Amino acid sequence: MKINYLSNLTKRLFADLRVVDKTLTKMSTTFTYPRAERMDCLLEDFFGTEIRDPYRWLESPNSPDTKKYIEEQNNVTIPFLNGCQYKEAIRSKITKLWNYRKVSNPYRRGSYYFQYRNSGLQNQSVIYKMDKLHSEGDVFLDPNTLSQDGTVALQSSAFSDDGNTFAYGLSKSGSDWIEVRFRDVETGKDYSEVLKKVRYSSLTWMKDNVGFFYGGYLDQKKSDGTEIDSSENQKLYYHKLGTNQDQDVVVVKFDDPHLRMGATVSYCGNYLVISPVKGCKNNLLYIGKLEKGKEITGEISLQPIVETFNADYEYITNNDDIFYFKTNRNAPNYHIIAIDLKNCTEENWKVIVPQHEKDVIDDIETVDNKYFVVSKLHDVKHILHLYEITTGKLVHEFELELGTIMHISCKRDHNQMFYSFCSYLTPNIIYQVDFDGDDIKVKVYHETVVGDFERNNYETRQVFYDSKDGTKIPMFLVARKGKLDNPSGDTPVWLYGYGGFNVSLTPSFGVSKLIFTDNFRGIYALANIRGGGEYGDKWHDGGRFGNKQNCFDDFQYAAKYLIEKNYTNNKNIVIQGGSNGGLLIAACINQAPELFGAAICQVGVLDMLRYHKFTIGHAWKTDYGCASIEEQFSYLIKYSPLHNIFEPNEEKQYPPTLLLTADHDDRVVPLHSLKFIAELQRKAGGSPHQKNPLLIRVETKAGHGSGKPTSKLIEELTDIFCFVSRTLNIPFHT
Ligand code: X99
Repeated sequence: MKINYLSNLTKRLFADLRVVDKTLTKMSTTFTYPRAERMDCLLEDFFGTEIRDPYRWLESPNSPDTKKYIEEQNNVTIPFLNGCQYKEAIRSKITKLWNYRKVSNPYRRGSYYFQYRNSGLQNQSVIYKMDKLHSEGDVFLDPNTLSQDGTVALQSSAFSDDGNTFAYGLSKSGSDWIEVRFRDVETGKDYSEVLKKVRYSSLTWMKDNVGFFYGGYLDQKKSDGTEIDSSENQKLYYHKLGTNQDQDVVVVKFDDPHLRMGATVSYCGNYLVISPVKGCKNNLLYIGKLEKGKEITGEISLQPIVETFNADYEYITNNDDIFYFKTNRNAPNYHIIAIDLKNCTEENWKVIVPQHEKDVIDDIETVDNKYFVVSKLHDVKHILHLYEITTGKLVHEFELELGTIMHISCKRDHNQMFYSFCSYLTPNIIYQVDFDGDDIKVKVYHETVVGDFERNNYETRQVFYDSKDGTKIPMFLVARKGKLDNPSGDTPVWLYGYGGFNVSLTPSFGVSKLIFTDNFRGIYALANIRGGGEYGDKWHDGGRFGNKQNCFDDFQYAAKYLIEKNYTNNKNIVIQGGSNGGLLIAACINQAPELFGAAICQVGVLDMLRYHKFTIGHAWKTDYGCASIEEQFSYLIKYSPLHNIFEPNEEKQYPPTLLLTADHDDRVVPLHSLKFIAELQRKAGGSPHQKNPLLIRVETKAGHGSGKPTSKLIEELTDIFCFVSRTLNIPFHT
């Protein structure tokens, strides 16, 4: 069923019954915010509670009214940001620091090694093709040549098994939509076909190197990334290299419009592993047989393995009929199991690598034809282990500093592996591991150097604080040496969190952290609040559905801890988060405005009663629940940022708040931020007690974040720091 978010009839009703708020919303000091018309008549009944949605018209992204409103908002925000006296100094420092050479793990496909490189400030990283591991190589694919402004980005890719063809998905202006193209590795020339209307898709090749599977929405009408239509009826298509997309055939489809495919051709090439997902947690499992040499002309018959959404199952590899999966079925910290296709009922599944009582399995790869390479989170830092595939025996533990394994690259039938490591003070070290019989040789392949960054000037620390209900929450602190041991009581603190979807935040290097600690003399703090996957399902479950309030409490208690320990005070804490973390920020300023000195809310989910109606929103019900279910409505309405905005009084006002969104964000559509700012500026901004600015910055030709060109990232970060510098009144030390 297609959800028509605004029927023509409703639109006409709006036009007739509009209650136009003629007054300009005036900020008590210097701000005159743009006027947003209210449709106070629009009432919806949720289980006996009437909810108004006066800014529903802002849900039409391409209407002249919405476009005008965005322009008016930017016309208020941009001069404010430009008014920061340090703007040029900030931009120049960010640019200088950013300008260091970045390289990815090399990986071998066919007879070449490939590697992403960025010379420093290139908008998009370039893929190089090398005939030897350490050779300079040639440019293989340079996305910078595909647009003037760097807004075309490589989003996903897959080599054919023989390494002769490279399938790659390009996204425009930050949208989740991709177009898939095929490049001949030897000649560097593209095939003529382009696969359109692809998103939320895995890309996987048949072992014959000519067949290719992808998930598409070929029936969807508009697909430029500004539309908000609910994403429905993904089908798995088979494409034959060298043919047009109109000849592609549907190989798997389901009745449920919200299922997304997930497809992997097995290691042996004889099976297609289908792992349909509905939300962002738990998937089904089916296995189809691929017959060598037999053309695929229609739907593939599937052997069901898991038919209820009871856990996550991620295919790792197989030996003939024995399939290995990473799963949290009966193992909240994840384990590796083997399923024998001949005997695939659950009671016959075997645990190969059992779960650890505390450490959580993260990534699993295979190498040297006999090992699982397993990264795990141990108190939010990675460890790296090697297990024998067939027996599950632990054979090696890699030595590692405290930090994050960003990426492991290897192939089961290669005896070489690379893994990259970073931490707050380590930009990137790539390790090379060569397997030679039982001998495992580890050496540094590449170490990234960042300008004149001197790691000995800084220190990092992990603390554990008590949240509201007594749960111990880990938090990382980073600062210049000495700051953490001599708390001054007023150091600026940058507090960051996410808290959802089983996503774990681990230590990483970043220009913004350096600038905040160095040039603003601040402390960077990352709170590993519940909702994430830092401690497995227990942590995720502790922050979803009816437990979502725990995320907000954990974050507020992080601020309280930092104040109590005399690092800072409530006027000097900046909170920042994006996406689900934008929801976190907005909920926290509604609930505890007195704790924060400024708030940066990026691409947030802010209308919790309607989020599920737009693009991929329905998939987030596994974390948030859905307002059309009474019990879930009852907890969503308690924290939904749009519905819990308060009117300032003598005691409390909103901290200076900056919202950020972008016109092609089709993950969290901009209407969330637009409706929220309209209500915030009216209800709070219209009060004489609200002295702090409440602003929104709307970016063009940009999306949710991934693929954003370096030039836009630098401008955005400059603006964020300008906002913080002005509102906290903190100088930028050059
Ligand atoms: C997503 O919505 C993931 C969407 N998505 C897929 C992809 O389902 O981007 C998929 C399949 C195959 C390839 C690529 C994709 N996510 C990911 C959530 C959080 C997440 C998200 O973006 F689970 F980590 N949110 C935005 C949740 C609330 C705000």
